[in-house]
Amino acid sequence: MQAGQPCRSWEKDEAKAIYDLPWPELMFRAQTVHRQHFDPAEIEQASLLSIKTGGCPEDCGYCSQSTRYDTGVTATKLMQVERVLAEAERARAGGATRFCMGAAWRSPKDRDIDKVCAMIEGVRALGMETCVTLGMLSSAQVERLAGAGLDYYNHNVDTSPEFYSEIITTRTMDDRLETLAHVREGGIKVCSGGIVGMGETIADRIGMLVLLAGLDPPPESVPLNMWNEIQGTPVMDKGEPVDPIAFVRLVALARILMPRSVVRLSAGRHAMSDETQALCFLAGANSIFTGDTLLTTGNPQRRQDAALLAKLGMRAGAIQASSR
Ligand code: SAM
Ligand code: DTB
Ligand code: SF4
Repeated sequence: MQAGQPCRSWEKDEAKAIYDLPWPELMFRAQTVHRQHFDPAEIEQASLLSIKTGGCPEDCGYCSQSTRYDTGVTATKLMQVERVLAEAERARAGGATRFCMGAAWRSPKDRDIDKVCAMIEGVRALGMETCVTLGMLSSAQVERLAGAGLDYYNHNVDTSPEFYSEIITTRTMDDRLETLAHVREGGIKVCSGGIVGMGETIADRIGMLVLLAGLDPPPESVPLNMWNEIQGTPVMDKGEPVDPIAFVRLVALARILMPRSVVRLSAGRHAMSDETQALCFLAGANSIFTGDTLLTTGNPQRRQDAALLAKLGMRAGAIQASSR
């Protein structure tokens, strides 16, 4: 998948003009691009596991796992490798082809990396693609993860550069981009996207996609999260429900700006109707998280997702971009 995705820089005005196209035109363009690179009936299923929950020193205003907010999440230690592998086997039995492990760290300690490398090696041995999200990484840490055979590193830009400091003050967008650069230089594929519904403008959402599409090359994997409400966080006061049509427009824009990337409907699917998800798939989304929990919040049950795909005549598969 993905080799040599060309980087073409987009102007924000150009992207906004695409976002604002008449609906049938936008859908047609997104579909055309999607079909050039993917089988449009195929959806990747990834599974997520929180390997270390809560107790995070960062102040991300949307997150249940920051120590700064009273969200009711109990902090845990790093999970044992055997338990992680048992969860990965369960996910594989449920049809997942990619296993993503998330830790609530600002950045991992070197001794944590040893354990995470053992998890990566074990999950790979099960024949699954591996992804981890551990916070900021040094080049040396990237090298060790790459040595364990890590396929993807998830590190979201989360929002536009302009809106970033409204949501997070304990690090900057440049810190985020630095880790992404280390990951890229270390030869690990990049998974990076963001969240909508935190009080940002449509221009912020478009700016986030322009930023991602301008990375050279763009991320192989782009998770689009609809903010999952967390009582007790600052975003609870500024966030607002996302209009489903606006969300589908954003998915279509992501598909058009990053034709060869896997676009994942990540958090927020349990609040989406079948119809909204079906429109997202038409607009070019081709991956979902399966399993009834994400990190600390809910996700549709596997059987619900299976029923939706069956109703749509679509199928789960290990996504392969084609050169069509
Ligand atoms: N601590 C690491 C980091 O921040 O990079 C990894 C884990 S962090 C929970 C991974 C991503 O989950 C965040 O970057 C954010 O985009 C997403 N996320 C966190 N809380 C969310 C929520 N309530 N709704 C939607 N997405 C959320
Ligand atoms: C991503 O973009 N979304 C996932 C994954 N990357 C790590 C995380 C979603 C978290 C939703 C909130 C929660 O469950 O705590
Ligand atoms: Fe910590 Fe990641 Fe949550 Fe931010 S998003 S508070 S870094 S776990």
